[in-house]
Amino acid sequence: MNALRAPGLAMLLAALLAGAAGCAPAEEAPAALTLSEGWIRLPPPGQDRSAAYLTLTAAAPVTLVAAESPLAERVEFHTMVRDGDLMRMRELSSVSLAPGETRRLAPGGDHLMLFGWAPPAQGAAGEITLIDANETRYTVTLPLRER
Ligand SMILES: [Cu+2]
Repeated sequence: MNALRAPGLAMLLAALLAGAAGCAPAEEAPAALTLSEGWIRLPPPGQDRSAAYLTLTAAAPVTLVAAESPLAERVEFHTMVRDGDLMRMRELSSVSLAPGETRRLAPGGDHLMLFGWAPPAQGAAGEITLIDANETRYTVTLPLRER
C-alpha cells in the first residue's frame, strides 16, 4: 500500500513545487507605478506641439525624471502656474510620488508636453514612456483624440 502511494505523493509534491514555481513571478513586487486613464491630444494640422494626459498611481516612492514617445521628438513634464491673469506652462524637472499617491495629469493642469509631433502613419493610439530615477521604464498606450 505504501509503495503504491509513494509515487502518488511524489507526483503531488512535484505538482505543488511546479505550481509554486509557476506562481513566482506573481510574487514579485508590484510595479511601483501604474499608468491609467490617459489620452494624447491630436494637434491641429500644422501644429507640432501637443500634450498627453493620464493618471499616475504609485505603489512605492517614484521620482520620474524623463518621458518619451515615438510620437514626438521631445517630451517634458509641465505644470501650470498663475502669472497675473494668465496661466502659463512651466517645465518640471521631475515628478515625485509618495507610496499610495495618485496624480492626475489633465487639461488645465499638469500634463506631458510633446514637442516635434511626428504623426503616426496609422492607428489611433500612441505610446508614452515615463522613466524614473532608477531608469525603470513605464510604458502605456493611449488613444489619440482631438479633445
Ligand atoms: Cu505644456
